[in-house]
Amino acid sequence: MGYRVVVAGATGNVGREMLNILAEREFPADEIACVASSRSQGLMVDYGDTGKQIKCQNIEHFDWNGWDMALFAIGSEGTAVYAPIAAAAGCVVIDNSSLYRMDPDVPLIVPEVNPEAIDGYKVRNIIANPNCSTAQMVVALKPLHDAAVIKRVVVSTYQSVSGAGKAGMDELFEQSRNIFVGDPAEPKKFTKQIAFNVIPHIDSFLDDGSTKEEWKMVVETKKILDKKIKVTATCVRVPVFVGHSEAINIEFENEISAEEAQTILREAPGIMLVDKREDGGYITPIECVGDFATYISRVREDPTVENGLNLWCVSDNLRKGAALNAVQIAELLGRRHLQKA
Ligand code: 11C
Repeated sequence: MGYRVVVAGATGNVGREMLNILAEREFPADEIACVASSRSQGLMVDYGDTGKQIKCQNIEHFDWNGWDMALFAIGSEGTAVYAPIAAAAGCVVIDNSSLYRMDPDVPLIVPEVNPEAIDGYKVRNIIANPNCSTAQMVVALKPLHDAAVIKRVVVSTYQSVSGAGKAGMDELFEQSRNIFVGDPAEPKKFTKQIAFNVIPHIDSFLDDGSTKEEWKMVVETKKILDKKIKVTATCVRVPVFVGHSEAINIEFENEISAEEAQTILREAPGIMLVDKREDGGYITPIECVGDFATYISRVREDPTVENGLNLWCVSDNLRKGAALNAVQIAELLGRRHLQKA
């Protein structure tokens, strides 16, 4: 006997990846329901490349009773309405929005990092999935923190337009085409031209001059990994369709060499170390698309601080940053709490 699983937001970038990954990982589902806004009602969505298609139902009229878990990718506004209804009906919500991440009664989970925290889900029947840029970073930091205790992290991100949804991808495509044919490249979704440019602004501005995306990397890392770690972030949108990259500078309590870090990272869960110290001996975002791994390259010592390392971290933001992490949480929930005979 398997699970009855709902994918909410099944027609969006992340929802589609959730279906692909459930299929790829052969998630033990007896039944999968796809729900979305009334606009998508009746649309057929692919269940990965199994050849099976599922008809989208209107979330407004969906009966959540009898469903074991729901993977939500509908944004904070929709989540605020439907997650409490699903949770009250006994369906455990695994939510990809930022709505519940910092709620003390909702565990924020990256299975390679803090699987034990999932036990707290029973308070609200809700589990939160972190922001994409946080998820890949904590996968990289965890084994190094265990080895040498991280004190401070300085991270600069290079985030793909798919983090801003399909509209972000369409804007990069249209602006690039318009520039080639000499038409105007007006920004719509982004605040400035994204084609052939970079924009040091993701999500809204906060009073201290940072952005909400940067704030998320700080507070989510503390909640998932260790509240004592200091993090400062600069988040930048780049003209890449899929795959977020991060240049991470780490200061440790204890000594750790680049070679030791490479050995640790080579064995760590969820990580692929590609670090040849030669032309092309590192990973770029287009090479990580469609993969499960968080890739690490360019591991080297930072001689400007005591016990410092630099590294380059790349991952598919729609997968480890969203859909894959949500499916891994579903697998963990099944193993630890919702076992089926
Ligand atoms: C981006 N990281 O790249 C964002 C997308 O809090 O879940 C995900 C936002 C979030 O624009």
